[in-house]
Formats: sequence, C-alpha cells, structure tokens
Amino acid sequence: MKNLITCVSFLVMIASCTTAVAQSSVSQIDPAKYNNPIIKDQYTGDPAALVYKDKVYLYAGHDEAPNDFNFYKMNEWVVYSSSDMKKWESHPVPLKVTDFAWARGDAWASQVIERNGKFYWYVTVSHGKIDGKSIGVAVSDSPTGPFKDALGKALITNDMTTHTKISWDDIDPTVYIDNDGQAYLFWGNTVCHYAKLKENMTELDGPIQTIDLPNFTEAPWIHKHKNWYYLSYAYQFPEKIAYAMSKSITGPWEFKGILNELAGNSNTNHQSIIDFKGQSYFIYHNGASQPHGGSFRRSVCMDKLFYNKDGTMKRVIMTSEGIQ
Ligand code: FUB
Repeated sequence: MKNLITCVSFLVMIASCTTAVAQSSVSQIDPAKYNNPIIKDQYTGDPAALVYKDKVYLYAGHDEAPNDFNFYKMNEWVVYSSSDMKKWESHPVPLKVTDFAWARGDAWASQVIERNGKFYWYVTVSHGKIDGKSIGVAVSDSPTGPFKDALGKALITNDMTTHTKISWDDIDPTVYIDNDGQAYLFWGNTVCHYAKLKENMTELDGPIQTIDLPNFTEAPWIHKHKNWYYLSYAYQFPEKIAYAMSKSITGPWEFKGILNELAGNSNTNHQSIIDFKGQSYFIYHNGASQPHGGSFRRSVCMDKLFYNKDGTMKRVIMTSEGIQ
C-alpha cells in the first residue's frame, strides 16, 4: 500500500512538472517578440535584398489592393535598410511605375544590383504599347534612390520572347555579375529566360536563351555561395520554392528539389537569398498579416538559411519569430 501511495505521488509530481514545463513553453511564445513579418506598416511582396557595404537594402513591391479586391494593385516599389536584419528603417518611395513614361502599370517583382557605384533596378511593368509584361531598368547614385528610368524604353518586351504564347512571361528579373565581370539577367514566367548584359547594364549582349527547370512558374533568383551557383525559383502553383545548382552560371543546372514549402495564406512565395555578416538568409513573402492579408496583400518575412556540407540547402523553416 505504502508503495502504491509513493508511486501515485510520484506520478502526480511528474504530471505537475510536465504541466509546468508546457505552461512555461506556452508563455515563451510572446507575439510582441515576433519579428515576422519584418515590414508591418504596409503590405509588401516580391522582396529583393541587396548587400552593400555594411547594410542590407530590402526592395519590395507595395501591395495596395483594397480588402475586397482579388488581384494585384501595385503602383510603386519601396525600400528599407538594416544593419542587423532586425531593425528596419523605412525610406521615401524611391520608384514608381509612373517614372517609366512608356509603362502603364503593375509594379511587379524587381531586383537592384550595384555596379561601379551606380545602382541598377530591374523591374517588371506592363508595357503601354506592346501587349504584355516587360522589364525596365532604373538607375541611381544611391541604394535608396531616387531612381530614374535609365533607358527611356523597355529592356525586354513580350515580343522579344516567343517560347510561350502567354503575355506575362517577361516578369521577375534577377541580375548577377559573375567573377569575370560579365553580368547576366534571368527572368520569366512558365519559361526561364536568361541573357548577358553589356557593362553599361542597360543593353543585352547576346541572344536570349532558356533553361529547362522542372515545374518552373516564375521568380528566378541567382546567388552564389562558396563555389556553387544557385538558381532558386517558384515551383508549381500555388508556389513552393525549389532550386537547382551548377558550377557555372550558364549551367548545366542540376535540380535539387524543394527549398521552401507553400507560404501561409498566399499563392506566391517569391524568395531572395543573401549572405550577410557570416549568416545566410531566406527572404520571402506570405499572406499572414491580418486582418486582410492574403495573396494580394502580402507581407515580407525572413528566416535563416543553412547549407549542407555538399552545398545543398536545408529546407527553410518559416517562423513567426524570424530573426531574433
Ligand atoms: O507581385 C506580382 C507577381 O506575383 C510577381 O511578379 C510574382 O513573382 C508573384 O510574386
């Protein structure tokens, strides 16, 4: 009997300890400490980060769709900067669709890159005269702008790419300057295109080529880590992010699988990948911000990214806490 009482008391003690542990881990989840989404003052999508000197500049499209509107309404791009990936400073709007006289709307995905002290911003917009989406370039002496149209016309228009009949295959530019100084532009929806850029960054330097990638939807992003080139992209629809690796920026690319799962409450995911101060980051958007967040009112988030010894990337774990 005594043994039975001792045993029951022991079990009660274990149970109360377990409850205390459970309660303490519940109380550790303090929403005030959630760093995702990192931009809380407006809806933003299509993040593109630039590491320049000791800061990260984060460019995004401004999702302006009203709560009952179920498509993109995007007229301008925004920029934020940070020295520690936790505190983000907002800057005045550096670029709008109206800065491109030849465009008629749609501030879709973009990327900024620096060359010789100038900042080139490759953007997706709808063309005013040529049916379909197109890619323009803006330039500035500062990463926070103001930016102005660098060309006075589109760099890529829908009639330059004939691999698919859709009118929105010329979207989502990503730019990379290789070690030998050669710059490349990658872009696409349904078909992944790429071409060399001249040193002036505003003219193509050769033919438009394509890359065959499984279930390529859109949002290519090129980055390099150690000796590998990575081509990540939106895979299927709704979108996951998948990636391929190569020893050369011109391929051949070897498909490596899924990097990020579906983003919460958003049919797109649109990633940007950088290394900053010894840590790798995966930056993306979801539709988690409430009360009105969703596929057309998105929020930029970021989480740490890790590599395996063989250079492959570990699956991203999306968190509310983000970068602490
Ligand atoms: O933001 C409009 C479009 O949604 C982008 O161009 C795509 O990448 C997707 O995120």
